[in-house]
Amino acid sequence: MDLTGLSSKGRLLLVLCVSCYLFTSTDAEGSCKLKAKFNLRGYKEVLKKTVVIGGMFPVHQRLVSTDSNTTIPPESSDCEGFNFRTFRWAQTMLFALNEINNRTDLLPLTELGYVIYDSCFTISKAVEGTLTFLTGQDEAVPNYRCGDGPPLSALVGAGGSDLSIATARILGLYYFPQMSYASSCSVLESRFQYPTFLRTIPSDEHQSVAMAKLVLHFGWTWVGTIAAEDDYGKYGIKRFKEVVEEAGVCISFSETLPKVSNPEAIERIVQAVLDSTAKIIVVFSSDVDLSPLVGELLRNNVTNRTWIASEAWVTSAAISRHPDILPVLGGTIGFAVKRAEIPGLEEHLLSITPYNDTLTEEFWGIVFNCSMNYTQILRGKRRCTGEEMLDKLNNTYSDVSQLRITYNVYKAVYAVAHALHNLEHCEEGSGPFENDTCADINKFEPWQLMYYLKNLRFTVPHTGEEIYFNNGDVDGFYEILNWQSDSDGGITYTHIGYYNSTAPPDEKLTIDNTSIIWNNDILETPRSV
Ligand code: TCR
Repeated sequence: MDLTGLSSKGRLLLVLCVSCYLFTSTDAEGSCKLKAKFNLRGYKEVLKKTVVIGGMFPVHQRLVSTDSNTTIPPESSDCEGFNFRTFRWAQTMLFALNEINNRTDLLPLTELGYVIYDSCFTISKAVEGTLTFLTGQDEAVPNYRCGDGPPLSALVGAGGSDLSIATARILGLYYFPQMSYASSCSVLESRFQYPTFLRTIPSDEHQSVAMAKLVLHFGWTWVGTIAAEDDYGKYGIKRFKEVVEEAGVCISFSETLPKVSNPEAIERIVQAVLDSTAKIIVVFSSDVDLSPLVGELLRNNVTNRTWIASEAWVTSAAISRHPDILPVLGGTIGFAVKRAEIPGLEEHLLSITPYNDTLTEEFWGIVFNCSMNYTQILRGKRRCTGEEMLDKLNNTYSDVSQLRITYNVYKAVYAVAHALHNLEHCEEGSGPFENDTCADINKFEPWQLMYYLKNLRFTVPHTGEEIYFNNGDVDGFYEILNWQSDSDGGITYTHIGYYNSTAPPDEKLTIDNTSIIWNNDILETPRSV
């Protein structure tokens, strides 16, 4: 792929475009000038129009904590904790865009460019990225977009629900479409509050009900709950509790996982688990927030419990690949969104080079324990040669065996591309807008693209899945997985059933009880007490 990487003050971590515009910053009168235009494609393609898609991925896990010093101007914080899984999601967006740009039947007259932001798992970064995207400048100055750069189409992102809730509020003000791949919180169903939010992941309304039905299916009447301290955890567990309590199930304990490192809080949760007679524990959390608790459960050798996993950690290598995890979390049952094989993706993931952009450079340095940065080399860090071999790595980044959220990213990019295609191929005189007019792909309004996204129906390449949005949401379908031991003492995710929200009430949950391996001493369906 012909790509270039530009970065500004380390804020916009990855700006890669097929056709990039750079703007000077605002001058005294508030106007701005076009500084330069790069086009890295051949002459023929210069004639194509470019439309930019924004992407936002939580590639880093947190902000670097800084002292609040008010004697110097505040700066946007840096991020730390590089996450290989979410970096794969970002690369999948590039892969999908490349696939689309090479097609002659989808958007034949338009080239898709892109800007990608790192939301660092934090709301402030997500908001900053959204404002920067909308304004087209380095600084996040709201209500202003400079120049007539290529039209912006939609934002694919932002990651967790708490981030998307914040970005959707800003984007909603401008009626600007947002297509999410991971934000599953039920509050995002409200089109009144989030008018331009759509997603390729089902709403957790379905997952919470599915979890409750699972508990009732096994006749458990006494369960403990643990939730992340964010909208995902809080709303997910709240709905689960409502449904099980109505059916007479009692909640033994309800704990919350801290967002910032807090070892005492984690110890308290382990104590609550140990003190309770409940043997079934439902956990609604991302793997990042759950990880410290898992470490502590291992240290305390907390066994003989059955854990019920939400989608965000059920196939997480960060949890399941822990050494000695089997006695503690073996037997876990959880819900996972649809999985897919995406031909060509693995080759793409392995073909990146450290010269692509700043994120890839950082990735390379972490993976090969080297650096391309002069200062660090002078400080004694080994210099990366750039010839290191990615395909020798056994890393979550290039593991394509569980493409689930990754597949959602792929679908999200295709959804935007198909909507743009329909907009581009509208027939003047029978268009959907006032007086049967069409929108112009060179200069359309966000609400016009929204029309096409709402009324979209397309088939995903390679998998044949048909996608359409029902008030911005997709149907609730989950595979139910059971953590069983593989031949090397690790974990495999065995498929034991599924949940389909569109089926008649008593056919929604299908479980093959005999294929489950439980983790208790007697290897039988546990009793809840
Ligand atoms: N929805 C979560 C975030 C999330 C996630 C994940 C994060 C989901 N799946 C996998 C990391 C890895 C599902 C939310 O906040 O809505």
